[in-house]
Amino acid sequence: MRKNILLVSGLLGLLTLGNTLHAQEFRLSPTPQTYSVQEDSIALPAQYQLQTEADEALAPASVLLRHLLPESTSKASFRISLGIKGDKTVKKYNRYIPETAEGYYLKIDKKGIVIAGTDARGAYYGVQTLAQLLTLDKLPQVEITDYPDIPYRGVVEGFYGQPWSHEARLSQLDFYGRNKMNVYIYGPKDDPYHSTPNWRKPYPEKEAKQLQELVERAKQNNVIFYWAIHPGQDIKWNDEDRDLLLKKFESMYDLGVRGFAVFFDDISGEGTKADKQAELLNYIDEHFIQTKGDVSPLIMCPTEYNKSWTNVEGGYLTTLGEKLNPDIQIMWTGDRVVANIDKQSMEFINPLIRRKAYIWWNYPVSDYVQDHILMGPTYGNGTDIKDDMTAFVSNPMEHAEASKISLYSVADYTWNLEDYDSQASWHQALRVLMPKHADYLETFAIHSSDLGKNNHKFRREESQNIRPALDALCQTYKKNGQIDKAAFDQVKKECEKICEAADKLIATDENPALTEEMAPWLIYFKQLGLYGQSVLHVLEVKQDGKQCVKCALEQARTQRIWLEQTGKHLNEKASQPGVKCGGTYLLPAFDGLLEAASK
Ligand code: BEU
Repeated sequence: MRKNILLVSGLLGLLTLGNTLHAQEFRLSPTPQTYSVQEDSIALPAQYQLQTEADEALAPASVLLRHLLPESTSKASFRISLGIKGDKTVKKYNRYIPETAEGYYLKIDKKGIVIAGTDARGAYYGVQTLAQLLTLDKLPQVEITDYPDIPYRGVVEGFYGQPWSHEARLSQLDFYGRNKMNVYIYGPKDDPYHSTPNWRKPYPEKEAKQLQELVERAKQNNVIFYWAIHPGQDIKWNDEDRDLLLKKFESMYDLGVRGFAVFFDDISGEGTKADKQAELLNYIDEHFIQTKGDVSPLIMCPTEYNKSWTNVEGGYLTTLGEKLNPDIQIMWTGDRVVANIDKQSMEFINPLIRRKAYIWWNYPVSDYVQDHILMGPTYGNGTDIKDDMTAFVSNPMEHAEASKISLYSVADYTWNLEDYDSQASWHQALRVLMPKHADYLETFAIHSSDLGKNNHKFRREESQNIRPALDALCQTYKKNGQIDKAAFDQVKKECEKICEAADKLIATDENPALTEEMAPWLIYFKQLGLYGQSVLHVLEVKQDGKQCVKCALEQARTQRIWLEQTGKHLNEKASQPGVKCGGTYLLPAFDGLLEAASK
């Protein structure tokens, strides 16, 4: 791997010596595979000439390029050339273009800019990289050879609960395009036309029109739009249901859909039979997917979709592995329903299904912990498994905008596993979502990361920044009633930061969709900060002996009730109602201190 980084610490950066600009730091995301940066950057000339091929497949790339650089003039000597391997415009650069699908070569120097894709999607990704560079004060002179590690990267909207809104989906598709993700699978469990019993019926006009719009937006963003059906709970293994399923697929094809999936997860009864599923799927593959000729390979989610539910002896997955046509993709969530994916989990599943698994990663989905919002860093998956899977798609939260924190990092991880830096990626995601309020967002996110105790036993780090201080303060105070001054000051500052972050985030219009989703948790977060402050006040009052201890205690206890009530009455849901954050370290620490101070 050739890398030439002039500024370290995870930043792809450069020193600009021209004019007065001396340092310009930037980090491209997803992290490119190889790049080099010259010391001096350039200003984009006022006059430039765009040269692109008139190829329909290249349309998303050239539309984007023209949108970024609208002032093209044929007389300018600074040339910006866009093309695909073999095209006249980029012929000179053929040998630099990577072999891997969706790769690109990007060169910026004083003479011009070259974007040469391995294919049309690669060219589009080259333009997306240029788009990131164009946001800098000056254009760095770079040479980038880039390609994805994992062929299919993206999102499966596959959670229970409120499906995403049409607007949210449009925004997601733009986000995937910008971040080089190429898959969106539509499969919200609570869309009645996706699942039992209405999977047999066509969508009503309004929904059909919206789906058509989504397909079009996906195309503009070079994202493959898959539509998934979930028929297993009441499917009859007869010709009538088989034909109804094909008819539904045909109606989705007419709306423009060119990617299809059949989900057999979370069902019981007849529908779970592996040989029947395989028979149906092969039929769909042979009589629909292959005959259309312009449709992506069929995806299926098995009933035994994780190791803990797999009865190897019973042979469900063995049957699928043996019987399913080889081009049908089989989804897999790992060792458990919710699990990180590592080498071992890939080595278990791939031989069993006789193909590389299509990973369905159940994070940041929160449909089993609806009282939590998951805003923390995205980490835990192996960095040595790029050759073991065909795809990695993430199942997000019903909170579409907040999910982008994690999805941004999923895009980063799946593009370049070895260079993935979860902390750097997380910090950047926060900045992308709320550039002006990123520090406040970080304060909220760091305390809204863990899921709490849950059936799937999946946990995340939380409150990492303040844990040492919290531990020190609690330990000394509980042991001898003494206050560790340094720890106390740190915790006090954190409580102030919490209150301020909650105030700023609830009031800003920087990203209204995100504020709207976070609002119930922000309200709780403010109460949590106030509670922390009232507990610390008790400790102070007890120590200096001049103020009324009873009053301080009463105030802290009342604040605790406010917190409890706020948590209970927000976010009313049938399962896991209410809101929680800071529940792993902050709240237990405050409670522990108050209890100790009450003695
Ligand atoms: C996450 O709660 C979650 C888990 C599964 N029960 C479902 N199916 C798969 O993971 C394949 C999924 O729809 C659900 O969101």
